[in-house]
Amino acid sequence: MIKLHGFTISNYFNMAKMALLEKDIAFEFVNVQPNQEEDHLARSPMGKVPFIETSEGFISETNVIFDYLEDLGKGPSLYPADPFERAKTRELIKEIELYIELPARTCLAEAFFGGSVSDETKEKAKVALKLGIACLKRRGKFAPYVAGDSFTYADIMFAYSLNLARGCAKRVLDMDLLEDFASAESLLALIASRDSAKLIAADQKR
Ligand SMILES: N[C@@H](CCC(=O)N[C@@H](CS)C(=O)NCC(=O)O)C(=O)O
Repeated sequence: MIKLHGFTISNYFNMAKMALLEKDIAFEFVNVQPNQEEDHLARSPMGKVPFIETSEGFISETNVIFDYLEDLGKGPSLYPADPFERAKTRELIKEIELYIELPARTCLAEAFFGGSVSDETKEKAKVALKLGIACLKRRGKFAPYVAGDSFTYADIMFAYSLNLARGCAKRVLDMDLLEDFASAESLLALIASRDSAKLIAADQKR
């Protein structure tokens, strides 16, 4: 059985967890914090979580975990069948991660962990997040899902990245990322109503 390593507060961990739940693939949870110990680095070379443990070895990087789960051919497909639409879905995943998740993360320490970040970092994050949100507005279909009419891995990335980014922007940058973005707000609510999302939220409170 696949083992999913990570911790329940991690948004990336919850993306991998949601993919497993949505595909109805059985897994065992292994509670691990990111760290730089040799035994951890042997499993996850940047010391990050999540990573999964398979009978053949370890896989890290959340979008790669998505693709591995998809390639197992179990459960409902979370990519469109059409090659072009599939590529567009992967494009959205990458855009959300690179241009929303990562700039927001530069403010994570101040937003949630009692740290502080420089004014220069904040200014850069503001500029980058404005561009990232503009990109998502241009690219997202919200019909009602981010890549079209079916739920995909892009929705998983969207939900957990936007929630984190929104929190960082509000707490540190005094910015409302979803101002004038009602379609994104509605999609967050739609995804939060899925059984997988409810289970993940309940596990976070334990
Ligand atoms: N690119 C990685 C990012 C994963 C990531 O940043 N995970 C966070 C937890 S939410 C982490 O391990 N942070 C610790 C660190 O960066 O050292 C992925 O796609 O899985």
